[in-house]
Amino acid sequence: TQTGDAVEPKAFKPEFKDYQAVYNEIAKLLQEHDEYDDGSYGPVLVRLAWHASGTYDKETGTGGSNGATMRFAPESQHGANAGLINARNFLEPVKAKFPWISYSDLWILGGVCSIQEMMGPKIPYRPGRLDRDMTSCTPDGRLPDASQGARHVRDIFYRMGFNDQEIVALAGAHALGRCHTQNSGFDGPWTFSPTVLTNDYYKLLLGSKWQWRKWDGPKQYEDKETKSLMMLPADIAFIEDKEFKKTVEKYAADNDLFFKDFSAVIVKLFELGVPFTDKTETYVFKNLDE
Ligand code: ZEM
Repeated sequence: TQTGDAVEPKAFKPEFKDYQAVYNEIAKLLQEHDEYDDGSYGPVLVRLAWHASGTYDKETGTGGSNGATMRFAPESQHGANAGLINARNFLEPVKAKFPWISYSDLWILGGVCSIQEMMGPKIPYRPGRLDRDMTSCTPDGRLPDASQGARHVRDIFYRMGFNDQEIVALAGAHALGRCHTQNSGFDGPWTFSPTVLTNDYYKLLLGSKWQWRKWDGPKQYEDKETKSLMMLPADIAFIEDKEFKKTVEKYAADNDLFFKDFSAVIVKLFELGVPFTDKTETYVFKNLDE
């Protein structure tokens, strides 16, 4: 350099290997913290990524994963987000170790990593979300209400820009995790393997007999045979509605098709309202055991 030139400190520009390092850290913590729930934080991390994204409104361009506004009240206090503090807290040590990543990108990476590590398909990932402050919190009521049926489910997901096939593909995420009375009032898992992504949600919807559970909690279904699985009224809408049911049948019969469509639609969900540039690269992460 010539004498007198100021030497600007180079801004850190994270690359694929840096995001893969964050992925690996999350995957390692998932393995270490098998004391949670059914043995994994994976399902609640997927739910955090979904609730961060599912506030999107295509008319106004508000909401979506760009902002991570669920860090703040009132959004953190919305009834639908009860229990997601567990997922946000799980990711705090990752944020501390990699302070250059935005919360918005980190929460989505948490979802991507969890799906892949729970034996799901590859979920291509693009970084570039920027955190916003509490003035960007979305109004309550943008996420689906489990006690309602097909009409409501369509209203909510059409607002984000999804079609019927995409809605059914997304709902397959209910192969994962469970309902907790302390969060939603509902109780129980949808499948017998709630920490592995499969098309079992569709198989069970079609293959089991569903009856109202007799209890003093909110109205939900139980499977007649074992009484150990559950469906929400909004889940049963997928077999009550003819159009939805056709897609349920396709995914119940073909796990590869489900994986392919699920990957595509969850990428769409995670990217709603995110302002990528034409230079944004797409990353496909290696699993921890690859
Ligand atoms: Zn869920 N979901 N969801 N969901 N969800 C719960 C749990 C999980 C609905 C819903 O009301 C509920 C999608 C769509 C819809 C996950 C992923 C995705 C719970 C239980 C409820 C009540 C929460 C609790 O008590 O802790 C409704 C009505 C939906 C639309 C019709 C979509 C789309 C998802 C991702 C793509 C996951 C992974 C869980 C499990 C969370 C956990 O902690 O185990």
